Amino acid sequence: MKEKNVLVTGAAGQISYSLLPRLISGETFGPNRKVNLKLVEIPPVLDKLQGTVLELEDCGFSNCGSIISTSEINEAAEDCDWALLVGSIPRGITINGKKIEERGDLLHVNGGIFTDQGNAIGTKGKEDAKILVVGNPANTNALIGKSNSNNNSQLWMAMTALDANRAKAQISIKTNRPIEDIKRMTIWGNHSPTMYPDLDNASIDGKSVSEIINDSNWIENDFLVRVQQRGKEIIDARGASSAASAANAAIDTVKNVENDTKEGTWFSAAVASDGSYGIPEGLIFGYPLRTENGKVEIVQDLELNDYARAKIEITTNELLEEKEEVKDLIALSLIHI
Ligand code: NAX
Repeated sequence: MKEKNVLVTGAAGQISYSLLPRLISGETFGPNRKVNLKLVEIPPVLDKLQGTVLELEDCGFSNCGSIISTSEINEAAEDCDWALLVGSIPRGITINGKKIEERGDLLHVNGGIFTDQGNAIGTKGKEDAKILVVGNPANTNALIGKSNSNNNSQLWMAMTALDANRAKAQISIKTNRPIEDIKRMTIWGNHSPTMYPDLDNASIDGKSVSEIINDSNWIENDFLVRVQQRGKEIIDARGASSAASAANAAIDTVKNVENDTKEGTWFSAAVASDGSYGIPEGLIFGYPLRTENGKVEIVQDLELNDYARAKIEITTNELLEEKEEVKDLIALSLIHI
């Protein structure tokens, strides 16, 4: 059986608890792949991680290969095909006597993790490794990781699939159509409340979703706000942030990259801008993507009206501000992007 080496950080966290079994069950990489897991945690959490490993063993999946647990990112990055970077420090934690509450502090404390991880993956990972950043602030963490990887043959992404799935769920409820009928859902920009879920270009039976719904008040004041604030809605209800749905979105992203995209649709993830749609080159930006012959490409030439362009400008500016706040963590080669 062929093998895939999959690195997962934050492996003892709640998203990983839902994610890891699905990586080795045969569902994500297909029934003919053995999946070797390289699980990374900070040293104080390695014992807890061992509990998860015991459970993974007890699942008895025949696609499960070796499992290593480590706090050494260089060891885990060796020959990885995929890196799912879920680990991060949550807001509210105290580090060196300082409570991490401001966005700038959060950007810095988490960004620091991604310099080492980027470097390790860039030097030790496979040349065609795919990296999906889930840990927040995901886009800017991916920017830091990619710049420190110093390796342009690998594909760095930040996860916006959860936002796309949330958008599709709301459209499905509103239109009473099954999720699989909703195609071409794009989340433009940052995985943050400034993201722009695009209903003009999303389609059902080839027709624009915004035309089908035909209710701009609902789209602007209910749909957009609901999707942008869904993470908070879940925290308020559950007392913890989204985990099963976040893991599911990570699996969706891996499958979307591993398999060529069906005709007539696309998927959402943030990748380094090549200047498409006027976005500054290098920013990790949520785009419509297709996988063609194993290569991920940005879908070109979509029409964007003035409303969409204004929304995209807001999320672009937020990403530029985040980049400015962490410029000391971005490798020099990318500092002018
Ligand atoms: P948890 O706090 O349950 O788990 C995070 C784990 O990361 C912890 O076990 C921690 O020890 C570990 N960790 C911290 N620093 C690390 C490092 N340097 N190397 C390896 N592991 C490290 O959080 P969880 O609910 O699993 O969420 C993880 C991240 O996903 C958070 O940043 C969260 O904000 C983010 N999310 C991103 C989403 C997205 O759509 N992009 C949606 C869900 C989620 O909110």
